[in-house]
Amino acid sequence: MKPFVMLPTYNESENIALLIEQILRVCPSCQIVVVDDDSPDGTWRIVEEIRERDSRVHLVHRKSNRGRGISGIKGFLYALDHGADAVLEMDADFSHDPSYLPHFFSSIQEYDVVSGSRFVQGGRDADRGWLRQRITYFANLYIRIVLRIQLTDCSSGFRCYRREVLQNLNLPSMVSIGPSIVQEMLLRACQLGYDVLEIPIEFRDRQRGKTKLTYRHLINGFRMVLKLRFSKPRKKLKEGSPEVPV
Ligand SMILES: Nc1nc2c(ncn2[C@@H]2O[C@H](COP(=O)(O)OP(=O)(O)OP(=O)(O)O)[C@@H](O)[C@H]2O)c(=O)[nH]1
Ligand SMILES: [Mg+2]
Repeated sequence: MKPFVMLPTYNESENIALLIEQILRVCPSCQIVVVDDDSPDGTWRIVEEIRERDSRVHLVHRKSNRGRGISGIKGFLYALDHGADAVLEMDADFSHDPSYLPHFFSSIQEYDVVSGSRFVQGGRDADRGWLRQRITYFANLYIRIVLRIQLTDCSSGFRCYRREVLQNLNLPSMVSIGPSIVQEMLLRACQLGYDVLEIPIEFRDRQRGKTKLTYRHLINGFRMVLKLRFSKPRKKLKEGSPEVPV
Protein backbone atom coordinates (compact mmCIF):
# COMPACT_ATOMS: atom_id res chain seq x y z
CA MET A 1 0.00 0.00 0.00
CA LYS A 2 1.24 3.50 -0.85
CA PRO A 3 0.03 5.82 1.95
CA PHE A 4 0.03 9.61 1.63
CA VAL A 5 -0.37 12.26 4.34
CA MET A 6 -1.87 15.56 3.20
CA LEU A 7 -1.12 18.66 5.28
CA PRO A 8 -2.86 21.95 4.46
CA THR A 9 -0.79 24.81 5.84
CA TYR A 10 -1.05 28.51 6.37
CA ASN A 11 1.55 30.12 8.64
CA GLU A 12 2.73 26.90 10.28
CA SER A 13 6.47 27.67 10.16
CA GLU A 14 6.81 26.87 13.87
CA ASN A 15 5.27 23.42 13.45
CA ILE A 16 5.93 22.07 9.97
CA ALA A 17 9.51 20.77 10.18
CA LEU A 18 8.97 18.94 13.47
CA LEU A 19 5.64 17.54 12.28
CA ILE A 20 7.12 16.16 9.05
CA GLU A 21 9.96 14.60 11.07
CA GLN A 22 7.51 12.93 13.50
CA ILE A 23 5.24 11.66 10.72
CA LEU A 24 8.16 10.07 8.88
CA ARG A 25 9.44 8.57 12.11
CA VAL A 26 6.18 6.72 12.87
CA CYS A 27 5.42 6.00 9.23
CA PRO A 28 8.66 5.81 7.20
CA SER A 29 6.93 4.36 4.14
CA CYS A 30 4.53 7.24 3.69
CA GLN A 31 4.72 10.23 1.38
CA ILE A 32 3.75 13.68 2.59
CA VAL A 33 2.21 16.43 0.50
CA VAL A 34 2.06 19.89 2.06
CA VAL A 35 -0.38 22.29 0.42
CA ASP A 36 0.62 25.79 1.36
CA ASP A 37 -1.19 28.99 0.46
CA ASP A 38 1.93 31.11 0.05
CA SER A 39 2.22 31.58 3.82
CA PRO A 40 3.72 34.98 4.68
CA ASP A 41 5.78 33.29 7.42
CA GLY A 42 7.58 31.18 4.79
CA THR A 43 6.18 27.74 5.71
CA TRP A 44 6.51 26.73 2.03
CA ARG A 45 10.20 27.67 2.03
CA ILE A 46 10.89 25.30 4.94
CA VAL A 47 9.05 22.51 3.11
CA GLU A 48 10.99 23.24 -0.07
CA GLU A 49 14.26 22.77 1.84
CA ILE A 50 13.11 19.47 3.35
CA ARG A 51 11.87 18.28 -0.05
CA GLU A 52 15.33 18.82 -1.56
CA ARG A 53 16.84 16.22 0.76
CA ASP A 54 13.86 13.84 1.19
CA SER A 55 11.94 12.62 -1.84
CA ARG A 56 9.02 11.48 0.35
CA VAL A 57 8.12 15.12 0.91
CA HIS A 58 6.13 17.04 -1.71
CA LEU A 59 4.96 20.63 -1.88
CA VAL A 60 2.00 22.24 -3.62
CA HIS A 61 2.67 25.95 -3.39
CA ARG A 62 -0.55 27.82 -4.15
CA LYS A 63 -0.38 31.50 -4.95
CA SER A 64 -4.02 32.54 -5.22
CA ASN A 65 -7.52 31.78 -3.90
CA ARG A 66 -6.46 30.96 -0.36
CA GLY A 67 -8.66 28.44 1.41
CA ARG A 68 -8.46 25.33 3.58
CA GLY A 69 -11.08 23.63 1.40
CA ILE A 70 -9.55 24.36 -1.99
CA SER A 71 -6.11 23.42 -0.68
CA GLY A 72 -7.40 20.11 0.65
CA ILE A 73 -8.90 19.24 -2.73
CA LYS A 74 -5.64 20.10 -4.49
CA GLY A 75 -3.72 17.95 -2.02
CA PHE A 76 -5.98 14.92 -2.47
CA LEU A 77 -5.79 15.24 -6.27
CA TYR A 78 -2.01 15.57 -6.10
CA ALA A 79 -1.76 12.40 -3.99
CA LEU A 80 -4.04 10.49 -6.41
CA ASP A 81 -1.96 11.68 -9.32
CA HIS A 82 1.16 10.33 -7.56
CA GLY A 83 -0.28 6.87 -7.03
CA ALA A 84 -1.61 7.08 -3.45
CA ASP A 85 -3.64 4.07 -2.28
CA ALA A 86 -4.86 5.94 0.80
CA VAL A 87 -4.64 9.61 1.76
CA LEU A 88 -4.83 10.89 5.31
CA GLU A 89 -5.54 14.56 6.01
CA MET A 90 -4.49 16.16 9.27
CA ASP A 91 -3.93 19.62 10.71
CA ALA A 92 -0.34 20.86 10.75
CA ASP A 93 -0.54 22.34 14.26
CA PHE A 94 -0.07 19.13 16.36
CA SER A 95 -3.75 19.10 17.33
CA HIS A 96 -3.67 15.75 15.55
CA ASP A 97 -1.05 13.44 16.99
CA PRO A 98 1.08 11.65 14.36
CA SER A 99 1.35 8.59 16.62
CA TYR A 100 -2.18 7.59 15.48
CA LEU A 101 -1.05 7.20 11.86
CA PRO A 102 -0.26 3.46 11.93
CA HIS A 103 -3.76 2.80 13.35
CA PHE A 104 -5.37 4.87 10.55
CA PHE A 105 -3.37 3.15 7.83
CA SER A 106 -4.00 -0.37 9.15
CA SER A 107 -7.75 0.33 9.54
CA ILE A 108 -8.07 1.75 6.02
CA GLN A 109 -7.26 -1.72 4.66
CA GLU A 110 -10.71 -2.78 5.86
CA TYR A 111 -12.77 0.41 5.69
CA ASP A 112 -13.40 3.01 2.99
CA VAL A 113 -12.94 5.98 5.31
CA VAL A 114 -11.32 6.12 8.76
CA SER A 115 -12.15 9.20 10.78
CA GLY A 116 -10.58 10.37 14.03
CA SER A 117 -13.24 11.11 16.62
CA ARG A 118 -13.05 13.11 19.83
CA PHE A 119 -16.40 11.76 20.94
CA VAL A 120 -16.29 7.97 20.66
CA GLN A 121 -15.26 6.05 23.74
CA GLY A 122 -11.57 6.70 24.38
CA GLY A 123 -11.54 9.98 22.45
CA ARG A 124 -10.93 13.33 24.14
CA ASP A 125 -11.35 17.05 23.53
CA ALA A 126 -10.42 18.28 26.97
CA ASP A 127 -7.47 20.47 26.13
CA ARG A 128 -9.34 23.44 24.67
CA GLY A 129 -11.33 26.12 26.44
CA TRP A 130 -14.94 25.60 27.50
CA LEU A 131 -16.34 27.83 24.73
CA ARG A 132 -14.43 26.08 21.91
CA GLN A 133 -15.54 22.71 23.22
CA ARG A 134 -19.20 23.84 23.33
CA ILE A 135 -19.00 25.29 19.79
CA THR A 136 -17.60 22.01 18.48
CA TYR A 137 -20.27 20.04 20.36
CA PHE A 138 -23.17 22.10 18.96
CA ALA A 139 -21.67 22.22 15.47
CA ASN A 140 -21.57 18.43 15.49
CA LEU A 141 -25.12 18.14 16.75
CA TYR A 142 -26.29 20.53 14.04
CA ILE A 143 -24.40 18.68 11.28
CA ARG A 144 -25.73 15.30 12.45
CA ILE A 145 -29.33 16.54 12.47
CA VAL A 146 -29.23 18.59 9.25
CA LEU A 147 -27.15 16.21 7.15
CA ARG A 148 -28.40 13.03 8.85
CA ILE A 149 -24.93 11.62 9.30
CA GLN A 150 -24.71 8.96 12.00
CA LEU A 151 -21.19 9.74 13.19
CA THR A 152 -20.03 11.23 16.47
CA ASP A 153 -17.45 13.67 15.04
CA CYS A 154 -18.47 15.14 11.69
CA SER A 155 -16.11 18.12 11.80
CA SER A 156 -12.93 16.14 12.29
CA GLY A 157 -10.09 17.08 9.94
CA PHE A 158 -8.15 13.95 10.91
CA ARG A 159 -9.39 11.50 8.33
CA CYS A 160 -8.15 8.88 5.91
CA TYR A 161 -9.74 7.94 2.57
CA ARG A 162 -9.16 4.96 0.33
CA ARG A 163 -8.11 5.79 -3.24
CA GLU A 164 -11.35 4.56 -4.79
CA VAL A 165 -13.41 6.77 -2.50
CA LEU A 166 -11.45 9.88 -3.47
CA GLN A 167 -11.75 8.98 -7.15
CA ASN A 168 -15.50 8.69 -6.83
CA LEU A 169 -16.17 11.80 -4.74
CA ASN A 170 -15.85 14.08 -7.77
CA LEU A 171 -13.51 16.36 -5.83
CA PRO A 172 -13.33 19.24 -8.35
CA SER A 173 -17.08 19.72 -8.01
CA MET A 174 -16.89 20.38 -4.26
CA VAL A 175 -18.17 23.80 -3.26
CA SER A 176 -16.46 24.39 0.11
CA ILE A 177 -13.70 26.96 -0.02
CA GLY A 178 -12.97 26.87 3.70
CA PRO A 179 -12.95 24.34 6.55
CA SER A 180 -16.46 22.99 5.76
CA ILE A 181 -14.76 20.81 3.16
CA VAL A 182 -14.42 18.08 5.82
CA GLN A 183 -18.22 17.94 6.22
CA GLU A 184 -18.81 18.06 2.47
CA MET A 185 -16.47 15.15 1.76
CA LEU A 186 -17.90 13.09 4.61
CA LEU A 187 -21.47 13.72 3.45
CA ARG A 188 -20.70 12.71 -0.13
CA ALA A 189 -18.87 9.57 1.02
CA CYS A 190 -21.86 8.57 3.18
CA GLN A 191 -24.28 9.28 0.32
CA LEU A 192 -22.25 6.96 -1.91
CA GLY A 193 -22.62 4.26 0.74
CA TYR A 194 -19.01 3.98 1.84
CA ASP A 195 -18.16 2.43 5.22
CA VAL A 196 -16.80 4.92 7.73
CA LEU A 197 -14.95 3.75 10.84
CA GLU A 198 -14.46 6.19 13.69
CA ILE A 199 -11.40 5.69 15.84
CA PRO A 200 -10.82 7.54 19.12
CA ILE A 201 -8.33 10.41 19.08
CA GLU A 202 -7.22 12.85 21.69
CA PHE A 203 -7.44 16.38 20.27
CA ARG A 204 -4.87 18.80 21.64
CA ASP A 205 -4.94 22.57 21.41
CA ARG A 206 -2.23 24.06 19.27
CA GLN A 207 0.90 25.04 21.24
CA ARG A 208 2.60 27.09 18.51
CA GLY A 209 1.27 29.39 15.81
CA LYS A 210 -2.15 31.00 15.56
CA THR A 211 -5.55 29.61 14.66
CA LYS A 212 -6.98 30.66 11.27
CA LEU A 213 -10.50 29.85 12.37
CA THR A 214 -12.59 33.03 12.58
CA TYR A 215 -16.23 33.70 13.45
CA ARG A 216 -16.78 34.25 9.72
CA HIS A 217 -15.62 30.69 9.06
CA LEU A 218 -17.99 29.43 11.75
CA ILE A 219 -21.00 31.23 10.34
CA ASN A 220 -20.09 30.19 6.78
CA GLY A 221 -19.75 26.63 8.06
CA PHE A 222 -23.30 26.66 9.46
CA ARG A 223 -24.62 28.14 6.17
CA MET A 224 -22.68 25.64 4.11
CA VAL A 225 -24.22 22.71 6.00
CA LEU A 226 -27.69 23.97 5.02
CA LYS A 227 -26.57 24.43 1.42
CA LEU A 228 -25.20 20.87 1.34
CA ARG A 229 -28.45 19.54 2.77
CA PHE A 230 -30.41 20.81 -0.21
CA SER A 231 -27.90 20.14 -2.98
CA LYS A 232 -27.90 16.89 -4.93
CA PRO A 233 -25.38 14.12 -4.25
CA ARG A 234 -22.73 13.77 -6.91
CA LYS A 235 -22.88 10.81 -9.25
CA LYS A 236 -20.36 8.03 -8.88
CA LEU A 237 -17.82 8.05 -11.72
CA LYS A 238 -17.71 5.06 -14.03
CA GLU A 239 -15.20 2.30 -13.37
CA GLY A 240 -11.81 3.29 -14.82
CA SER A 241 -12.72 6.94 -15.35
CA PRO A 242 -9.65 9.05 -15.93
CA GLU A 243 -8.48 10.99 -12.90
CA VAL A 244 -8.68 14.73 -12.94
CA PRO A 245 -5.23 16.31 -13.12
CA VAL A 246 -4.12 18.73 -10.39
N1 LIG B 1 -3.51 25.80 2.72
C1 LIG B 1 -4.24 26.33 3.69
N2 LIG B 1 -4.26 25.77 4.91
C2 LIG B 1 -5.01 26.36 5.87
C3 LIG B 1 -5.79 27.51 5.64
N3 LIG B 1 -6.42 27.83 6.82
C4 LIG B 1 -6.04 26.91 7.71
N4 LIG B 1 -5.18 26.02 7.16
C5 LIG B 1 -4.54 24.87 7.80
O1 LIG B 1 -5.56 23.98 8.18
C6 LIG B 1 -5.25 23.37 9.42
C7 LIG B 1 -6.33 23.72 10.47
O2 LIG B 1 -6.35 25.11 10.68
P1 LIG B 1 -6.43 25.79 12.14
O3 LIG B 1 -6.13 27.23 12.01
O4 LIG B 1 -5.59 25.02 13.08
O5 LIG B 1 -7.91 25.68 12.43
P2 LIG B 1 -8.62 24.72 13.39
O6 LIG B 1 -7.75 23.52 13.63
O7 LIG B 1 -9.96 24.46 12.80
O8 LIG B 1 -8.76 25.64 14.66
P3 LIG B 1 -7.99 25.57 16.07
O9 LIG B 1 -8.74 24.64 16.88
O10 LIG B 1 -8.03 26.95 16.60
O11 LIG B 1 -6.60 25.08 15.83
C8 LIG B 1 -3.88 23.90 9.82
O12 LIG B 1 -2.89 23.00 9.36
C9 LIG B 1 -3.80 25.21 9.07
O13 LIG B 1 -2.48 25.65 8.82
C10 LIG B 1 -5.77 28.07 4.34
O14 LIG B 1 -6.41 29.07 4.04
N5 LIG B 1 -4.99 27.44 3.41
MG1 LIG C 1 -5.98 23.66 14.57
